[in-house]
Amino acid sequence: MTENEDAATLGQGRAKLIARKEEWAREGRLLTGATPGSNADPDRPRLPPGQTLVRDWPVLDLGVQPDVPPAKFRLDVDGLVEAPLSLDWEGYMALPQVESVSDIHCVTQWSRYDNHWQGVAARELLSRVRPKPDARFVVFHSHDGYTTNVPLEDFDQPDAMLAHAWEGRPLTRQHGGPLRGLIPRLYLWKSAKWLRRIELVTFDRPGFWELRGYHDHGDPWREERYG
Ligand SMILES: Nc1nc2c(c(=O)[nH]1)N[C@H]1C(S)=C(S)[C@@H](COP(=O)(O)O)O[C@H]1N2
Ligand SMILES: [Mo]
Repeated sequence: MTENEDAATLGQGRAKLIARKEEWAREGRLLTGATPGSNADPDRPRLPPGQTLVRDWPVLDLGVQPDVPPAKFRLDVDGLVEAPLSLDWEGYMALPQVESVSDIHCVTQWSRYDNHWQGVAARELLSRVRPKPDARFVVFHSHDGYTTNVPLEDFDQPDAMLAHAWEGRPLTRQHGGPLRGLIPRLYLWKSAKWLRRIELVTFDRPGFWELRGYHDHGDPWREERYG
């Protein structure tokens, strides 16, 4: 196969995949109708409604897994911030690092408990860039063209972070290495792989899946799958 044919096949597969997920979103597939829980509720079950526990870690993306060697790495944090940041890999690694353990919940109905992460806490990053008063949403931009949006208050949480290691090893390329966003209290599509830029904005700006029928917010305990 020539490179062009390769790209065409990839494009077709990708278009099919996107069309199928858009259809699921329209049909409201995978909704169980279980009682919504609440983030603030200490008694909420660990496993969100409609989820099944898995031990492996499935890979989901648009079929393109960008190669971002540390030498080419750059992360920009900009938009409505007092002190924009543009970091190379050394600059990112020089930020204070944290370790955390959290569960991940994918809208395609699997959850995985007790993931051990290393990276930079979202709050550490936010304290450095200092969001302006009119910053209300965050848009994550990735090397594969993917985007996803969250309210600033969902990124400004103790368990939200930028992650470069999982289970003590550098995050693999298929899972978004060298660096991905991680917002464990929302469905995993809000955790952008191959992170390139974090933009703070005033008005909500739906991302890739949010424009294709996924819920704008994505709280697993409220089963905010499709919106
Ligand atoms: N850059 C990028 N990030 C992405 C995606 C993507 O296609 N590109 N897919 C999202 C979706 S839909 C899911 S479910 C998770 C999957 O992460 P995983 O492959 O590490 O399980 O990544 C999210 N982040
Ligand atoms: Mo997903």
